Amino acid sequence: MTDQRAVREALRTQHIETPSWAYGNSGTRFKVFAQEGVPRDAYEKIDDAAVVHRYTGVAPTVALHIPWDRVTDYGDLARHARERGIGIGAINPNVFQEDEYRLGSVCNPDPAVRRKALDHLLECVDIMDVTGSADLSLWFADGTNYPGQDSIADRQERLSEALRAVYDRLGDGQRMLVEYKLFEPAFYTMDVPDWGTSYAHCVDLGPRAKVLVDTGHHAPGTNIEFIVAFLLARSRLGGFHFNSRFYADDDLMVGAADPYQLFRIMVEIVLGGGLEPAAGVAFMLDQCHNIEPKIPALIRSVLNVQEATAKALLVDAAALRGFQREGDVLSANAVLTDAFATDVRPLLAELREDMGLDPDPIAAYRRSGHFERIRAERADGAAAGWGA
Ligand code: AOS
Ligand code: ZN
Ligand code: ZN
Ligand code: ZN
Repeated sequence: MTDQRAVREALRTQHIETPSWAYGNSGTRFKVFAQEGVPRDAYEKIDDAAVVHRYTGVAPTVALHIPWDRVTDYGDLARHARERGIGIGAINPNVFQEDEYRLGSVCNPDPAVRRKALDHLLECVDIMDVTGSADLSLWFADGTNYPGQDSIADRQERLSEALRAVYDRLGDGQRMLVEYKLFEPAFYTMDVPDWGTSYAHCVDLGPRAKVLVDTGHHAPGTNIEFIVAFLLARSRLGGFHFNSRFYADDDLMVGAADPYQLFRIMVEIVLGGGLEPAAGVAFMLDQCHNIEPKIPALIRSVLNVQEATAKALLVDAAALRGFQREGDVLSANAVLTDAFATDVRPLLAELREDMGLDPDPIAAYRRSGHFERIRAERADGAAAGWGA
């Protein structure tokens, strides 16, 4: 049997980071739908992230994206976050949104463009020094569209060089997380297409380089929990960008498309010790709320991760090991399916009451009148969104 007190303790200490870009307007390449009450700048995105934390109790940091969240004084922004009861989490550089990056950023054939991209990455470490952020999340849109367009091998060399320069610049307590993505925006080769490429670069660099697993960045049918177990066992799982996908990088709410997959991932985390703070696994969301209201969607997403984690914590590990040793396939599998089938909502409601929170965070948010307030307050001025 699992110890309910230990389950609750573990759930209290799990932190789920929300992304600043999920609070702004977003869309597809066809249309960005403007919503009411959307933050007008980085300060207001932090205000909204603080609201998500206030109702969930487990989302105490927000990731920034530079330059979308560029401000003149990052110390002031960090202070603003602290005053709102949260902190600034991972810094996400952007080396994909300028014309110079047509042929890539750090893998670009032109050394001047590579230099520009590297300078931006280094600037982001300077920002981390000021905000107190521990993680630099690196995602490169680099790749090629046509066979022969560029040398695959040379591009890997250029990537290594840039990663090395950034790694050597990291300060004490700072890490770099290297995200991979199968395709998009490049369609023939991506320069970091999969976890193996990311892992190899991280191993070359040293222990503070870790792999970032975005759940939407794999081929359909990929066994993500296998990747998670493998990386965790080798201390190379830096963290997640959680989201749901039906087709490609859909960036829908985590736990919406396939809660069983999220559970299986969390089972590997729990069994592999990945919930221990010392494991250093960062649980971050990377989502966009194109058609649904953003703050309740982020609350829902945090709760979905928490529910999957609670179910994973209910897995009877001793029984599971026993059945595995005996080769009792059906009983071993039933240990997982029993935990998955458990309704953890009462347990989570109790946990929230212990934490001084409303047991139903979404209902509490709706009742609070917060949305009506920000809709009025933010009626003038341009809403923040992609590229803003
Ligand atoms: C892009 O597909 C990646 O998921 C990035 O992690 C992320 O969406 C981007 O960096 C947000 O700015
Ligand atoms: Zn991502
Ligand atoms: Zn993505
Ligand atoms: Zn995604």
